[in-house]
Amino acid sequence: MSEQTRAAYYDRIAPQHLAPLWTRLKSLVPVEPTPVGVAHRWGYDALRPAVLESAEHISAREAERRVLILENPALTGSSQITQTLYAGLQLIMPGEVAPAHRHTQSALRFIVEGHGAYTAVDGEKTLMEPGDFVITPSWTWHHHGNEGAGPMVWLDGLDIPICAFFNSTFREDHAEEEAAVHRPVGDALARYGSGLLPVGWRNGSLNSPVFNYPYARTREALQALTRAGAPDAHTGHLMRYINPTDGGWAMPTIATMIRLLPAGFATLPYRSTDGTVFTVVEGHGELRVGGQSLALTPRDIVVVPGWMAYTLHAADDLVLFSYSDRVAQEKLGFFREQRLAA
Ligand code: GTQ
Repeated sequence: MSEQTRAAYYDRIAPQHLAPLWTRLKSLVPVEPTPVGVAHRWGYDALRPAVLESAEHISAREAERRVLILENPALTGSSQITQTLYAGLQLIMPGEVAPAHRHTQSALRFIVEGHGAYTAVDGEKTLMEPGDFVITPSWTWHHHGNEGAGPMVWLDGLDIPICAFFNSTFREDHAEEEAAVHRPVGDALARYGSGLLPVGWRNGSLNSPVFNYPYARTREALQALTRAGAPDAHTGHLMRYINPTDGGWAMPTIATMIRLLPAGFATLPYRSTDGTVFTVVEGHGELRVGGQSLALTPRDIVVVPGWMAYTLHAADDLVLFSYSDRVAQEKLGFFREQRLAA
C-alpha cells in the first residue's frame, strides 16, 4: 500500500467527516505530557507601575473588575497562565467598589499589597491583608470595596479555561452595586475555621466554608513546622489549604498550597502534571527550570508548566503561595508527580 493510495483514501473519506486515527494516535495518546506554555517570571517591582497606572485609565465601576491579566508568553491572546488556569492582578483604589456579580468560574484572591479593602462573598464581608488567601466559590454573589487609604492589589486565580473547556459558563450582574451582607465580619472563620463546627451543620457547598485564610495564622503554622523537623527534600515545608469539613482541598477545581523553605535550603528536582502559579510572600531565592534561573523576590509571580522539573533555592526564609489544577486532576485520576534525584 503506497502512501499515495492512503492519502487518496483519506481525501475520499474526509467529506464524510471521517479521519484515520493511526496518523494521529501517537500525538493523541502520547507517552507523556508535553509542557504547554513556558516558565515565566513577572517581577512585581517592574509591573507595579503598570498596575497602578490602570487606575488613571478606568474606574473599578466602569471596568467591573480592573485587572491586568498575566498571560503565559507562549499563549498570547488566550488569557491563560497555564492551559487550565487564569491569573490577573486586580487593583482597587480607596473609596471604589467593584460591583456585585456572580459566575460559574471559581476565584481565589491572594493579597499582594495594601490594607483596608474587603471582599463580600455570599453575604459576608472579609477584610483582606497581604498574604491572606480568599475564596469566591462558583455562583456566589461577590463585590469588592476599598475602605482604606491606599491602593490595594491582589492576585486573582480563576478556573476560566476549565469552565471554557466544558462550555458551562454563566454570569449574572447583581441589580445593586453591592450585594446584601447579612453576617458579621469573621463569622465563617469563627464557625468553621477554629477546629470547631456548629453541631448538626452540614456543608452544602463543594468549597471550604472558610473563605478567608488569614496569613497571620498560616505563617504561624509554617513557623511551627520549621521547629519540628527537616523540610521535605523536594517541596520544603509544604502545606495545603483544606476544607475543614472533609479534609479535602479548599476549592473544587483549584488546589492551593503554601510552603516555607528555610534560609539556604534547596529542593531536589520535582515535577508534576499540574502547571503551577507561584507567588512570593516573603523572602528571596530562585526557581530553576529548563536551564533558566528565575529570581524570587517578594510579590513576584512565577509560572511553571506541568511536567517541567524545577528546583527552589532559598537565600533567606522563603514563603511561597501556589495554585494549580491538581485537585481537578486528582478527582479525574490524571495527577502524577515525580521526585527526581539531584
Ligand atoms: O473579581 O470577580 O480577575 O470575575 C476575572 C474575572 C476577577 C472577579 C478576575 C472576575 C473577577
